[in-house]
Amino acid sequence: MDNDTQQRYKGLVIALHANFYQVRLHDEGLNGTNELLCIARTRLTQKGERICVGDQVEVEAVDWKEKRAAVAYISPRLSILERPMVANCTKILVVIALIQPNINADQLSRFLLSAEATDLPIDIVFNKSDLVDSCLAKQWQERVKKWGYHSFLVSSVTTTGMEQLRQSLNNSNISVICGPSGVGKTSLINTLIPSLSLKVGKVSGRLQRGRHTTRHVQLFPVGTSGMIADTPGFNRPNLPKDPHRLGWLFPEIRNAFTRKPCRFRNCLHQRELGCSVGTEWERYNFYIQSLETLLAIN
Ligand SMILES: Nc1nc2c(ncn2[C@@H]2O[C@H](COP(=O)(O)OP(=O)(O)OP(=O)(O)O)[C@@H](O)[C@H]2O)c(=O)[nH]1
Ligand SMILES: [Mg+2]
Ligand SMILES: [Zn+2]
Repeated sequence: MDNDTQQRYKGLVIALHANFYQVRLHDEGLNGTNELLCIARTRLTQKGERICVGDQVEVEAVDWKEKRAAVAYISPRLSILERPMVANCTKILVVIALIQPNINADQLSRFLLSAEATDLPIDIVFNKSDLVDSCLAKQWQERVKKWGYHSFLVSSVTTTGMEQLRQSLNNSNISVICGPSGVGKTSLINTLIPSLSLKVGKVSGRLQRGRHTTRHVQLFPVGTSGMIADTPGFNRPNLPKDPHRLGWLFPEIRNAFTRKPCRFRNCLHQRELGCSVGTEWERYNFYIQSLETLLAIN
């Protein structure tokens, strides 16, 4: 019998296509089938539940011949990254090109803030190291180290640094690659997983911008047990909404606060009396500008 209506099977949502969900099964089904194209049970959508890439789900009503099924249950999420929307990620890689498109510290910081909002471990990946002087690349690595981030220096063209990056992904369950368009996110995934040949796009124009080549979030198996998500690039992530939480999204502020808490619990670190965060750190101005933007909106 090809239809298996009773039994439920566990799997991972690896991509969304309009109203369909591509689910990779944890255990192979009939005839070695390991991926199913699924609809969502209406009772899930009626409850307003949204299925995301990265969701652990149970599927039922499997048609093994057509490789179709229906998602009947979504497991509670351990984390959710809002944009790009990915559930249950365990690590975030913020990718930025050292050139083409030009690197910009504020843009990088905005990506870091949206990544920090998940509380997950974050690494920075500086790509296109083949196009710049190695001193400049090292300066950037030193700079973000002072912000509180570990970084990888890589080139998807020469494969420099790719082995260290690959090793760091081995132990992570679901890693998400995010960053502006054209920085080489998809190229990195193609290099990490040589069996893939995903579409990449040239950067163009005076500002050497990317062309938004990747349109959807998709998970790919990497290393022994990891998965990595390619995501569409976008150039300016929104700031997180709550001005009182903004400071927690900066490792510099967290570290200063842990060493010695500010005198007032609701300190916004704007030179208040007894503030232990101070002004002597590189991203202070970026923090203040972001804070003022949020305070003006709220
Ligand atoms: N020289 C050089 N070029 C690279 C490198 N990595 C990627 N590129 C080029 O950069 C361009 C953009 O690469 P993509 O991989 O499409 O960039 P992306 O970040 O996935 O872009 P979106 O999908 O639009 O978000 C392509 O022309 C790549 O060949 C690199 O390490 N060195
Ligand atoms: Mg891409
Ligand atoms: Zn303070």
